[in-house]
This record gives sequence, C-alpha cells and structure tokens, in this order.
Amino acid sequence: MSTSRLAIRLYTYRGYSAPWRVSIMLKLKQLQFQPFFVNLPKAEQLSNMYSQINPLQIVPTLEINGQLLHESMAIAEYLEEEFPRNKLLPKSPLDKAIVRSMCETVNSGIHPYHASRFYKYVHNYVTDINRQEISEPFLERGFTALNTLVEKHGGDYAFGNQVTIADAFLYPAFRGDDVSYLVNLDKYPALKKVVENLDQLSEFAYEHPDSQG
Ligand SMILES: N[C@@H](CCC(=O)N[C@@H](CS)C(=O)NCC(=O)O)C(=O)O
Repeated sequence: MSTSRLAIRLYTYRGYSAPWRVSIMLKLKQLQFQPFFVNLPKAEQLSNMYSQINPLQIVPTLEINGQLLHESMAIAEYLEEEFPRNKLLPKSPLDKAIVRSMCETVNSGIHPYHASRFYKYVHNYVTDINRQEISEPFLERGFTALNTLVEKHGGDYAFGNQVTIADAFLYPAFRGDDVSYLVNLDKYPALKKVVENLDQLSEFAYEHPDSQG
C-alpha cells in the first residue's frame, strides 16, 4: 500500500502495554498516525461508541483508511505484510514461528493476568484483593518461559541482533508501570539485558499516562 494517502488512527491509552506495542511498531515502520485516547480508568472502553469500534471493548484498535483492526498480534502481522520496509520478522518460517511464540507468551501467558478486567472479575468474588498474590504465580511462569526463549534465541534483541515484533511485545510487558510491583523482574536477566538495549531506541520510549492529548 502506498503511504501517501494513508489515514491511520490508533485507539489507545498511554501507559497500557497492548496499545503501546502497536505504537512501537508504527514508529518502527515510520508510519504517521493519530492517537485517539480511550480513557480506560474512566471505563470509556465500555461506552456504546467504542463498543461499535471494538466489540471486545479493549485497546488497541487500529483504523486504517476506514478499516478497523483488533488484537495487537493480528495488527503486527498486518503491518509487516502491508508495509514490508524495516522488516520486523525474520525470513525463515521456523525463525518467524519462534518470534511469534515470544509474542504469544506475552499476549496469552503474561498480559491477561494483570489486565484491569481480570481484577474487576476477581473483585466480584473477593472484595479485598491482593493483586500481587493473585498475579505473581502466573506472571512468574510467563516471564520464566519468555526468559528461556530469549536466552536461547536472543542476541542484542529478543531474537538475534535485529529488532523484531517480539521486542515490541517484550518491552511494554517489562517496562509497563504495574508489572514491577507484581513480580521481581531481576529474576529474568536475559530479558533485562534486551530491554536495556531497547531503552536506547526512541521508538520504544515510555508513553506516560499523564501525556494523553
Ligand atoms: N490481546 C489483546 C489485549 C488487549 C488488552 O487487554 N488491552 C487492555 C489495555 S493493555 C485493555 O484495553 N483493557 C481494558 C479492560 O481490561 O477493560 C491485544 O493484544 O490487543
């Protein structure tokens, strides 16, 4: 797709890890986009207006020339295929599968266990919830698995020495605000090393929750 007539809008809320993955990927692909802030603390994701845009009532949603796309993994694959410059997946099918498995370890094995809707649901049953007590066992399992994958396949970055979509998933999972309160991240040295390298790249810069437009 030619980039000259592109209208890209990212439904997002800064400080939250899943939409942050997509904004990293858009920046790595050098695609201009307009953020549209869906105020999650005020539960705007549940509004009638946003439910029409994203039936699962979550961010991110990527709107590209009027088409709506959901789920950061699907969006990552779309961006890679549609805008092949600055490649974010390796060449061979096997290597691609390893990178995708790192992304899914974050998406399915870590992120759901500290999502706000998860705590809200638990809160229906336990009024006085201790977030760390509930999340830590799941997060430890997910981060341990990711650390093992990166130890085996990583280099300067999560997979070898090129930035891939695995880095766009890993970085927000590690640098996102609440995670360090829930789990001891010092236990994952392979991840820490890669994240410190990614700290040097402007595309990955932290988007502070107070900086919504
Ligand atoms: N698997 C989804 C996860 C999206 C997700 O859970 N987003 C969170 C923000 S990080 C959200 O919108 N939470 C609102 C809620 O839980 O009600 C993706 O990768 O896009």
